[in-house]
Amino acid sequence: MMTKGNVAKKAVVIIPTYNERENIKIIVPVLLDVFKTIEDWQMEILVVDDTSPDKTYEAVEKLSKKYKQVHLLVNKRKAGLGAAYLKGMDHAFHKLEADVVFEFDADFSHDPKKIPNFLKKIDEGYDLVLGSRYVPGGSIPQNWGLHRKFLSVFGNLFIMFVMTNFKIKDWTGGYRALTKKTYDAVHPELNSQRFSGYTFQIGFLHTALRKGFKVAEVPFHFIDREIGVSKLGPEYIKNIMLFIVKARLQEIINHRIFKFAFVGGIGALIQLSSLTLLRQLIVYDLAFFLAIEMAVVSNFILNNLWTFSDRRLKFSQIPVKFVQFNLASAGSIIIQQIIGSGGKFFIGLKDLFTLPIIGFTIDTGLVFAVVGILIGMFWNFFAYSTFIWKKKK
Ligand SMILES: Nc1nc2c(ncn2[C@@H]2O[C@H](COP(=O)(O)OP(=O)(O)OP(=O)(O)O)[C@@H](O)[C@H]2O)c(=O)[nH]1
Ligand SMILES: [Mg+2]
Repeated sequence: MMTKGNVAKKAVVIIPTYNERENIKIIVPVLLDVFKTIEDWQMEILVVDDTSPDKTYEAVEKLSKKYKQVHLLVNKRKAGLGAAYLKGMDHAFHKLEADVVFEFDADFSHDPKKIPNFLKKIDEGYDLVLGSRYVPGGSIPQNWGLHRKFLSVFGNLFIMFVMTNFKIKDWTGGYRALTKKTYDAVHPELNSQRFSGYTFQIGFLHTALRKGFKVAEVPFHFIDREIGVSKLGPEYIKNIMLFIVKARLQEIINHRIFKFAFVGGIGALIQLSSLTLLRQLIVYDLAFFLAIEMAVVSNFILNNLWTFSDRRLKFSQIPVKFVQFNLASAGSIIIQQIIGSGGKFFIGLKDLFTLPIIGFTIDTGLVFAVVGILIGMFWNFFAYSTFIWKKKK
């Protein structure tokens, strides 16, 4: 039991509604009954209604007068599930002083009896708890049509593959609990976008994972809503897929190692094309040297502006750092030479195998070159990030 002087932690169950007048009247008392079984959390409800045409907000207002744990937030117009949740969370954390919020549907799809299981995970130290239909003990509705089942199962598999994260089984569910810490870190990245329900859920989870929050899954049996039809049409699915691929590409492009490799690729192109051009104009040795230097200059500028933009050099540092950069780059060329000539000396040039159809023969020389380039790149990245663009303290 709650003891006096020991202020309980507060959890607010947020229920976004749009035309849920009948459902909300029944689900609220059911939730309040479940709350009675919870001892060490103070439980409240916040309904976020977008001025539903069926006047859901009127029913909620009556409930809020009857039960002091029930709150209502009304938006003037319908702005989508994601916007309703963001507004509701802001209100719950800042006005109602919640420590944790739940995302919960009004349509009886989410089993309220599972709420204590979510809280248990939060108490164990998890930041975001997902109600999951795809872990043992969870399920999707038996009465869903084959195409709806297929979409849900393969939709989640698709997301797992694109995100290359196979630990999380249910990416799209809307029954969740999260801490204030998680909300504070994730919501600034979501504000600018208009979300449908699914993209909000996927986007929130993806961002939370990227930021290193601890995520747990709690099984539940998803119950199909009795009234109304699913919004899941072909257009909807296309948008969700585009969103996932975009989010993942964005994440890859934001990786320093990707930027480094991309800048290196541009450098290689500059080197090759300027060598082709310059050798027509000047002696080969000079052209060879100049072409390398042009690539070095391009790499230096682009890495400074993009790859290491968070550690960008001050103007006064540039002369010294540029000399260091040249030395580091020369180091990588030396590594390539050593591996190339060392390989020839110890192993020798031998044909390894011929690729079928195109008839191209792979020999040890090619292997030495590839290994040399890879180790050279590894050296470059190491030197750039530890000597030239040092981590700021
Ligand atoms: N405030 C607000 N609530 C919404 C909006 N869209 C949906 N909701 C509510 O969000 C919850 C989930 O929406 P549902 O329509 O059940 O969506 P779903 O569960 O993905 O799909 P079905 O149940 O198959 O129709 C319900 O409580 C809805 O009333 C919206 O734009 N604004
Ligand atoms: Mg529903």
